[in-house]
Amino acid sequence: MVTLNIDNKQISVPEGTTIMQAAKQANINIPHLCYFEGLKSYSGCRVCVVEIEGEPRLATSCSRKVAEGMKVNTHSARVRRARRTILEILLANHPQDCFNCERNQNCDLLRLAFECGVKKLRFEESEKRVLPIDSTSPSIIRDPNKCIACGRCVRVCHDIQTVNAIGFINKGPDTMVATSMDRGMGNVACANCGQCILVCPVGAIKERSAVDAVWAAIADPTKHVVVQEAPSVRVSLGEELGLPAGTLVAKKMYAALRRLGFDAVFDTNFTADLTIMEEGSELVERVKDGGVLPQITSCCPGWVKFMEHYYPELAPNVSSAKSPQQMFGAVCKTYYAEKSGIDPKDIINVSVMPCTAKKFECQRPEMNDSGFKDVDYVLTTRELARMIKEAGLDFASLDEEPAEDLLGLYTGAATIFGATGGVMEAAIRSAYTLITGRELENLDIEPVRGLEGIKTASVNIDGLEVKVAVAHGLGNARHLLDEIKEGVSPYHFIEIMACPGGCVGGGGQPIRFDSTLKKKRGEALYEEDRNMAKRCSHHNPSVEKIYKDYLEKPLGKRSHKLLHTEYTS
Ligand code: HC0
Ligand code: SF4
Repeated sequence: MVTLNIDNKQISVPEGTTIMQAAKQANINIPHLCYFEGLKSYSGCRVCVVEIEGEPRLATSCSRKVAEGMKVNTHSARVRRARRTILEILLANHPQDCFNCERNQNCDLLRLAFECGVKKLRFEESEKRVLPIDSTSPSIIRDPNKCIACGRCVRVCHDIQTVNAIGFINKGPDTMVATSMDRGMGNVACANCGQCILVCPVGAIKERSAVDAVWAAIADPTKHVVVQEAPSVRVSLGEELGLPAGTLVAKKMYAALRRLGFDAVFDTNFTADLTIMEEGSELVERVKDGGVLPQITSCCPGWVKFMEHYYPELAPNVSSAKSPQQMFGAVCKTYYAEKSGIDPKDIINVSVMPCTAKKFECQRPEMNDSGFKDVDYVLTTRELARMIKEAGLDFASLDEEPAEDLLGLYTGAATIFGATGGVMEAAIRSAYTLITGRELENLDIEPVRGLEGIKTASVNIDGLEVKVAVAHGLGNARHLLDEIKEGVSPYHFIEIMACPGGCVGGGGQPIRFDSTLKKKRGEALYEEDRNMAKRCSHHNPSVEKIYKDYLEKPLGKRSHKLLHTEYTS
């Protein structure tokens, strides 16, 4: 252990700890900008400088390691002056259109400027950059004029996601973040995961908004506007609307959606259950008939795009089942249209997702099996919260309402889809029954839960040892994918979610710099599952009904046409 003094407080920490981490342990917050918990230190912005007794130069606390007897001052006059100057220079290069910025009231640069005592813009007259906005991606918009080159997005994309869609160009004060050859986010290997948005301290990266288009659809009397919401949105939406993280708000959300003007309120969880029937049946078929194994889940469009760029040879391993979002779109414009007597050309399908890649997924050319664009618009959790605020709804005081049964009932298995390992757990619960005809006694598959990067389990199904693995975050996924390529993968079934934590950590989720949020959101999903009377997808009465009335059976002819796909690009 090393003992040092920070702001007149004696602290003992393990050797190798940085001053920033040591200060945090002592509840001393050192202002920082390019530093981000969970990412490698970069020491680019120098906002986190501190004064070390006996040293002529200020040191960056995010990179400097502690030393025995070190005496640190985190807020001496010199330190505060240095921080203010750094922030003033950053602000001098930054557009001053905060009122209409996506990150209004949630901007790290503005918060720091205020907290660090920046009182006026000293370099106000300096010339601002005017760079073209990158709107080449269906999911993400980049405004390089707002970029402060902190490199958080580059590090998350490179170190955590291993995609390398963005990087630094130029040197010194001209350093900038850009895509390779400046081709734009839509023309490089970007997975559309949106993790770069979650770490951006300012409004330089954001989702491509569908808010205006959705308001216009709602206002159009000739349209019947239907909405579905992803599993994880029910445990994160409340955060944007004044409720504690991990509050389950499904029924308030349904009420809010009706107040906004949606004509029918359903739930993606219904098609999560349907996905298990299709994907589970596909797995059973592959195991029995000697098909390509391991089967890999297909519901995460960020992962599917990553596969297409980096592991195209593994396409046969990916389940042919569409994601719940897209299954919903297809059955809504066929089954629901038929049942309700509404012409599918008049149905507008909106989904609310924790995900930016879902915006990409819904416009893939494969996703038109209803004869129309199956899902018209995707809103992120953040965008729905904005609409609720714009409508002036007091979300916390809304009475709870149910979704509509036909495409809205769900089981506990569906709700845990939103956390890493949840799809696997749901699949095991039903695959057991599909194979044996009996119900699994203990439905809690603990080894696939939690935030470990890669989780594995082995389940005995009537003598067959079914080996499964779960990865979240594309960097983690690579380990399992490389094993398959090398022919040494021992698994039958693998779940991959592009975002760390699964959908609870999706790129469309509320931006809050609190590392415990994903855990709270995930726990709330497992709690909902625990409290539900039906916890297996094959027990969902609306799923039984759709097979009886319309689809006939899993992997049947109609199911195949509407619920399965082959990725073409
Ligand atoms: Fe997910 Fe999904 S669970 S990908 O993470 O499978 O986005 O929440 O909606 O489609 O259901 C996201 C979340 C979904 C889909 C579901 C899957
Ligand atoms: Fe990288 Fe994901 Fe951002 Fe694309 S969306 S640049 S893959 S972090």
